[in-house]
Amino acid sequence: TGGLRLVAVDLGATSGRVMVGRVAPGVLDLEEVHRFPNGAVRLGGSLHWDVVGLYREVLTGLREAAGGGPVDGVGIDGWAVDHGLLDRDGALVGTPFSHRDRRTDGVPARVLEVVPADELYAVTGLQLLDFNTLFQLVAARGTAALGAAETLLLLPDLLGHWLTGAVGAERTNASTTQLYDVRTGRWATSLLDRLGLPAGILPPIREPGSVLGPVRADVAREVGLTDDVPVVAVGSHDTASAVVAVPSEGPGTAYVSSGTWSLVGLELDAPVLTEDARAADFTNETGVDGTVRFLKNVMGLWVLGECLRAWADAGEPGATLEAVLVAAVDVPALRTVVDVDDPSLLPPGTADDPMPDRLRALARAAGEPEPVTPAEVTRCVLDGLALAYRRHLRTAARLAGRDVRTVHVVGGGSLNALLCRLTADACGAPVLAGPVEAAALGNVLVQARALGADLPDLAAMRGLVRATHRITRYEPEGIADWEAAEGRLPRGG
Ligand code: LRH
Repeated sequence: TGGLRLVAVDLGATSGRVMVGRVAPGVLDLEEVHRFPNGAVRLGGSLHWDVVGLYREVLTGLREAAGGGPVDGVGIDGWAVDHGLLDRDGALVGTPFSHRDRRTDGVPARVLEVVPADELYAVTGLQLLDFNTLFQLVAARGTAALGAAETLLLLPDLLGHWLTGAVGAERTNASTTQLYDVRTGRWATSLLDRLGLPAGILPPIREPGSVLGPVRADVAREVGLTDDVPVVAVGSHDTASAVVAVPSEGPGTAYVSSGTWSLVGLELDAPVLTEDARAADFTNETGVDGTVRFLKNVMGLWVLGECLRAWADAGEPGATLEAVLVAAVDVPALRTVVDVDDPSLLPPGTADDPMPDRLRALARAAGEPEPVTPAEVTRCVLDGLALAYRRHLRTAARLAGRDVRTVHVVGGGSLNALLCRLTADACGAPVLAGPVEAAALGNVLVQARALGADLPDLAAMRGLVRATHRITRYEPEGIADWEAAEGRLPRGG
């Protein structure tokens, strides 16, 4: 009936999915055709991604999608900063690292000795996270793999390359690397030169909504796609795609894109590169249609996921996600206040250093009561996340000179009713939760526009999301004194 049938590949650091989206006037729906677990693999003492395995999962998803009917387009989004290197034959050199690998520990400090923090921020406008691609490349200086590298491809671009042969760097994801000049929209080549990094490995930047090319004939045959199905560059940074599908009705709204990470911030027209923004360590990532994602990266539901993994490994009875969320409701609010952004929570838990122990260690160090039971640990994490959202949204609003009247929560965390209630309470503003598959929806919407759908701008795309998806509203309830809790944080908020 004149609609489009589009495949969205959405790669999360803990799970990936392939969805079929249908777009027509007044219609936007998604069907999941393939979902698979994902996680970094410890290999030779380092943390790596199994990218060939991810490619196989993409093929499986495409085969499922093709089996259900004709496909009009394919788009890929995924987590940021991580990348593969290709040699001059186009072969992968080395095994792509996970951003949770520890080889970048201490690297930012070394970089800042060469490029002072204010200068780096003026060019790139990014939060200083150890894992930014810049720091990963500095850690790789002198390695044989980097020496042999002719081309760097961010992971969604790498998978797109394997599907089509095309080489490029989609803009929204390029903007997360800290190799990108947020003022000019080009690669920050002089920054790379100063740090002794090979700027020549960075491919041309392409726009979200541009077409990479058709799926290669051999690949199409392998998965049962017809000839000439275009692969469309979407907002290939998952957070950029998720923000496209935030069903906001205009200014006065903030968002939390809540998955493995939580990305907490505002959509702006221009970057905020002030000294205050730098001191607050806020990010200015590029969004679809030239918008700026002014946000803070928060450790997110990763921490709870790692606790659940530890409890399962320890044979803790009944510590499933559903059960701990129910039990956590009855734990007194803000019993234990910890900083969920503490760097000790970044690496995957291990048998002798599981995530719940790390939270207990943080509590001890801060003179807070240790969370003992899974319910107490869960509540500690969720309170900590809500507190982080509160602090960062207030800071974002102040730095950008904006009012925040409502907070949209999208992604997996939008299904977590306790977290949504706590977020509304902590932020003192209603939370509008959903859609859960925001990244896949944003992926589909940008593809649809590229292939001719009448969705002229973000407002039209968001209007379609509002018209087709149920949003749950949570009001602040006065559950706890969040302001007092900020004073209990080690850095005093
Ligand atoms: C979320 C995300 C986030 C990045 C992180 C590496 O999936 O893309 O925006 O900061 O992964």
